[in-house]
Amino acid sequence: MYTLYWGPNSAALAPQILLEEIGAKHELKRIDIASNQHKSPEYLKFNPNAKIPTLVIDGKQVIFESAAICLYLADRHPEAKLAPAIGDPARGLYYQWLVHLTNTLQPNYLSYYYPDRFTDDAKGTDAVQSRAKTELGEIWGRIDKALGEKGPYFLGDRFSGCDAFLFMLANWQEPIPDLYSRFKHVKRCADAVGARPAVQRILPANGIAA
Ligand SMILES: N[C@@H](CCC(=O)N[C@@H](CS)C(=O)NCC(=O)O)C(=O)O
Repeated sequence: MYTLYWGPNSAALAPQILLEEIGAKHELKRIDIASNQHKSPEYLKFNPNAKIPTLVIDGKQVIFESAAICLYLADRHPEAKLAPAIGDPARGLYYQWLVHLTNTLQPNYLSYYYPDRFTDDAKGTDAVQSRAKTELGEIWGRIDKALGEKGPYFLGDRFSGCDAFLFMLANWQEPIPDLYSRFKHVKRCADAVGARPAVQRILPANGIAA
């Protein structure tokens, strides 16, 4: 039994998609960031970084970091085919894109949403956000080009955890509201993920239009 500490349209979305794709028994426990629940002593015991998501397995093992949770779930449920098997050459691409999304693209969203954490200059937050928006456009542009060479998914016609991660980040629309009109291959990938029955089931809870 999995427990996912979660919030709507947050970094918990990709893990939530994978749990649904797997059909794994799970419960969602909502952590309300606006009321600082992620900083409560109870939650910090699970995730001392004060971030969502956190996954708890059978009330015992705890994993934080959305990409790590995705990798873990895909490996623990190979029958769901959310990752190429070890030894499959496509496994390298799967690692590449998931790590790129979490390590290169996602930090720019965090700079945009939490600019005060990226400068000691109280007047510098606009510049941090502006730089983050520029970076986001450039990184998405390169991803779009790669998806245009294959697609609709990162591994061609084979859905994997990377695509759930793309869908999550593509739905953080405030810094780059014209994402889908600028990057049609990103849109094609997000549309393909969004049309999957497992994803359709969880869109309303995440406040994302079906
Ligand atoms: N690298 C972490 C980032 C998680 C993250 O920043 N989550 C946001 C919600 S989308 C959060 O908990 N923000 C609260 C805060 O940073 O104070 C992951 O991917 O799990």
